[in-house]
Amino acid sequence: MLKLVFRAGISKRAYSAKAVKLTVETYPNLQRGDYGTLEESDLTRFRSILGDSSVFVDDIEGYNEDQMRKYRGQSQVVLKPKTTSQVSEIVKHCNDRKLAICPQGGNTGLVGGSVPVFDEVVVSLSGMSQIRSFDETSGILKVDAGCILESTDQFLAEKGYIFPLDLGAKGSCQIGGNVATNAGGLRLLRYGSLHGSVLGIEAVLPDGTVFDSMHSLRKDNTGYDLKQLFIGSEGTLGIITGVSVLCPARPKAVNVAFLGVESYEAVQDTFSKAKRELSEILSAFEFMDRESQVVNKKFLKAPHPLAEGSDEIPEYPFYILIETSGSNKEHDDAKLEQFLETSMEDGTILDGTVSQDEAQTRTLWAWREGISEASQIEGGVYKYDVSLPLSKLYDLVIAARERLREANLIGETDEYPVVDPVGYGHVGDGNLHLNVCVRRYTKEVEKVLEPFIYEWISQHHGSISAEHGLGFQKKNYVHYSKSDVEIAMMKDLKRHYDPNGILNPYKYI
Ligand code: FAD
Ligand code: 2HG
Ligand code: ZN
Repeated sequence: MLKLVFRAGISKRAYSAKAVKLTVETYPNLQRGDYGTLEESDLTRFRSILGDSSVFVDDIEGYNEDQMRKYRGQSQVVLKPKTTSQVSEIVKHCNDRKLAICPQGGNTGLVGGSVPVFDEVVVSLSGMSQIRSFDETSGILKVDAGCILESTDQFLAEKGYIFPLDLGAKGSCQIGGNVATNAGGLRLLRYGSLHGSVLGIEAVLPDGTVFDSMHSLRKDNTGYDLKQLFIGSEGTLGIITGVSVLCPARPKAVNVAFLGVESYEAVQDTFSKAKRELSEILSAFEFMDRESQVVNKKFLKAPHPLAEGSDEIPEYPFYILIETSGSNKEHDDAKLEQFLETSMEDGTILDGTVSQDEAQTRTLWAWREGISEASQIEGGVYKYDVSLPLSKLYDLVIAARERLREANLIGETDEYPVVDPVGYGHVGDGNLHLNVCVRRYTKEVEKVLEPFIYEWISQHHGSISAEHGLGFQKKNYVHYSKSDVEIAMMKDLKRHYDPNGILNPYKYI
């Protein structure tokens, strides 16, 4: 088995490296909204609410820049409340003064939603990270929004439970951020979306009111299910301060297989067969193209999972990661073995390796999870996170590659801005990640890709955001996935709850 370092979080960014361009320089047509401007008296008020040590005005570059180093805001202050009532008081003050706010969790978002655009006040939830309660019979967990996903899952592991969401940024992202983005992740196939597992939410509304809906009921048909409004609202309707979530029992037996196949058709065939034959133990089904393996190898500096002692990446055009989880190791092993044997016999699978222990399981997952960060290794990345009918999923990568070639933007030398597009994602959820790896961010590339990609998705009845959200990147493109009536209702809701538009402006809609 290969050896990789397990990297659960995201790499520390080097802020001393080449400065990220200000968002307002990249998009010079942006206009600052009619908001108040931060004054010394505001800082005094914030200090009186939070204490001096939770109000930051120096060394706040990291809160202004996003994970992809694509967007940079100009906030002058970062606030780190420790309680819901502090969040409420801050928001009330900002609303009275019409100061815009950018709520921020772990700042791992991939659509530019988590960083300010102009001088919004950053409200970071990282000071609120207490587990509030856990019921060992029902599996209902109540946490502060700032709890880190990975630490929360480690807490649950000790109790025999698992958090119903897992993703590559688990070491940095926060539960509040996960809920605010309605993150999908690696095991949605097994545990479903947060719209199902979140039972309750506590949030501070734009006028400072505390919306307390921290329920722990699986069934509750008493009126509108208001908590759903906050799941996926990306900080535009309220600041989430607490989450109640139903956690499943942690599977005792977990297997991971990493496979090589000869075509995207073979990926689909393997998926259909896995659903039929692995059925209840299938917990994840991920695919990766060869280009994604190339960037990953460069980034992780480790041998490929199927390399067998060589330094090369085997010549398969597509790779699959299958995870099974259940309660009986012998049963699951036998089922997976038979599935792999028959798939090799009929030629659907050409090559593969299966993890033999927990460390190898993590290593194989690390290889899949690494691609997101690896894609920006040459300088930058344009990310498209889309839902499409399974049969069309990879066609978008081919279409994007062709379009970039026609525009003469792809090449091996530095004069070309684009290195290559890579495709991978959650086949089990019909979710493709198209990452166009670039040496630098340029308007030319962006114009060739957008709105072309969004139009393509709309023509093929997909969604322009499967799981990362709209943020800043997609705010002008919602109409490719939502009708006029749907957009009008969203705008009405926003206007009703946030008439001053202070929460996360310039994003979403
Ligand atoms: P942030 O990035 O800080 O914020 C994201 C958005 O939510 C912003 O609009 C912000 O204003 C808002 N927000 C944050 N906290 C709150 C709060 N408490 N109240 C209200 N609004 C808030 N996403 C997936 O869906 N699936 C994946 O598999 C996946 N993998 C990833 C892998 C990597 C390596 C990286 C870097 C990102 C990945 N993401 C994935 C993106 C993703 O959205 C998240 O990482 C995560 O859900 C964001 O959480 P966060 O705490 O970092 O939020
Ligand atoms: C993943 O599935 C994440 O790895 C990140 O959703 C995808 O970076 C991306 O485009
Ligand atoms: Zn994903």
